[in-house]
Amino acid sequence: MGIAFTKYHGLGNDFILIDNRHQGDPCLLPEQAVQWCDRNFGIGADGVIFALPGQVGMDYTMRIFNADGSEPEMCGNGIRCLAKFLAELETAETGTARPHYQIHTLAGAIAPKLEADGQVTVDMGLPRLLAQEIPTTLAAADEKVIEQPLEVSGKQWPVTCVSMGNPHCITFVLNAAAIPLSELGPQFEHHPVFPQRTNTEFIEVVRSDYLKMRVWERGAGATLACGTGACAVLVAGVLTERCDRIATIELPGGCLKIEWSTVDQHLYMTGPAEKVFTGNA
Ligand code: ZDP
Repeated sequence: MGIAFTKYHGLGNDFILIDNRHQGDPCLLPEQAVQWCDRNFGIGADGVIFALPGQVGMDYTMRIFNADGSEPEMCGNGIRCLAKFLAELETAETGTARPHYQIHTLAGAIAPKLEADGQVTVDMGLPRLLAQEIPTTLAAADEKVIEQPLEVSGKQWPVTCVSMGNPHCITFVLNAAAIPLSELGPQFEHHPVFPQRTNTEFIEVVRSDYLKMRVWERGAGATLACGTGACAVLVAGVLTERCDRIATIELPGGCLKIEWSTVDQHLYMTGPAEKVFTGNA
């Protein structure tokens, strides 16, 4: 019989989605998610996402396992995929779908909204900047980490740390394409100053409203896109006066539009989410 799944991607950041609305716990163990994500011995994905029953008054709950079986607090590209997946399930069941959702995550309430053009805009909530919120030991618990030097691979990298529920370490470089990602990424990810490990973004500012990003994800490695990362990058760019509060972030898999609202200080991310295929495993 197996378990039904649907494969989605957001700019090539790909996920296996599972309708888990009948029970509160994910129907796969982290070890099984590792097998499913394997690109040679499994289905292949950057993570597995479970659509679970809502909690604390919200419509649904999202949980995600990374390709290495670890569980991140949030996933920006993933929640766009989840919104499309839920809309499809609801439409199949009742003929209509909610235009927007309140999703409970380990990073709090996140609200995706389906746009008429097929894109998804997500209220990603507030960025968190204190060292203890990242978490990192790069500064005192109640201080921010902005352009602080971090030694990796014999070089000092000025880093800015932002949590979008999950940890991000951002460094601005002159040429993002020249960064040896698979060599440096793991050294940032496992650096002792990040007790929960970290996602790492290498950013090239093309214009104040256009940034190029390469990402090394915690638990998944080099990916084609990262939604929480793009939001964290915009915050780091604004805090260091490199970019505007609305900008396009170009990732290897395509572009995301990110806005840091002056009204509610929330991050808003707009981008695509595409269904690839369904299966049983
Ligand atoms: O924080 C982490 O461990 C990430 N690997 C989670 C996934 C983030 C993602 N790329 C995103 O789009 O936010 C899915």
